[in-house]
Amino acid sequence: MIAIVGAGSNLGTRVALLRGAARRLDGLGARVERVARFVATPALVLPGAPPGPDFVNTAFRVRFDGAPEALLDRLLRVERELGRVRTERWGARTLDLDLLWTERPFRSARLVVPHPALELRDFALAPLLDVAPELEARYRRFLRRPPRRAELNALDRRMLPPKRAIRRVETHDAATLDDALAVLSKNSGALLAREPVRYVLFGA
Ligand code: PH2
Ligand code: MG
Ligand code: MG
Repeated sequence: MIAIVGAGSNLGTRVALLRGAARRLDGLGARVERVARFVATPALVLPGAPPGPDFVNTAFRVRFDGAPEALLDRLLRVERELGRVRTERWGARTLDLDLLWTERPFRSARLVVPHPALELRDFALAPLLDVAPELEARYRRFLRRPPRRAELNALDRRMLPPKRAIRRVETHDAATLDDALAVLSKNSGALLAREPVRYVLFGA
C-alpha cells in the first residue's frame, strides 16, 4: 500500500533528525519514495502553554507491504531509536511521526487513518500535498479556509479557536533552513495577530 507519514521536530538537530527518520524507515521495509520539501512552522500549542521552538515539518510517501498497525509499529520504533524526548503531551519533541493517510481508511483502538486532525493542520496538509498530488482535489481546499468550529475535536477546540485559525498558507522557497527560519520569524506572531501564517519551504 501507499501511505503518507507526517514528520515533525522542534528540538535538537531538526533537519538531520527528519532526514535520519526517512533513512531508518526505509531500512525497516517502509520504502520511502518521496520526501516533501521541509516547512518551518510555528509550534501550535495549547492556550497558555509557552510557545516552544518552531517546528520543521515534512512528509514521507511510503510504500509498505503490511497492515497499517505494522507500519505504525515501525514509526514508533524510529521515534524511539532517534531519541524522541517527550515529557508532556504536546511538549517539545525531537521527532514525531504520524500516519496521516493510507490508501484505505483504517480504524482500531490505537490507530485512525486518515489522521482525524489532518484537515485542520496546515503543517501536516502542506507537506502531504507536496508528496501526494493526487490528494489535491480532496484536501487542497482545507489550506484555503479556517476549520469550522463544528469540525474541531475537543483538543483543537481549545487549541485553535477559529479566530486564531491559520487562514492561508503562502509558501516561499528558501535555500537553507536559516533563510527559512528568518522569513518565518518575521511572520510567526501572525497566529495571534490574526494574519495569515506563512510556511516556508526549503531544500527539496
Ligand atoms: N505537532 C504537534 C503540536 N504542535 N506544531 C507544529 N507547527 N508542527 C507539529 O508537527 C506539531 C505542532 C503535536 O504532534
Ligand atoms: Mg503529531
Ligand atoms: Mg505523534
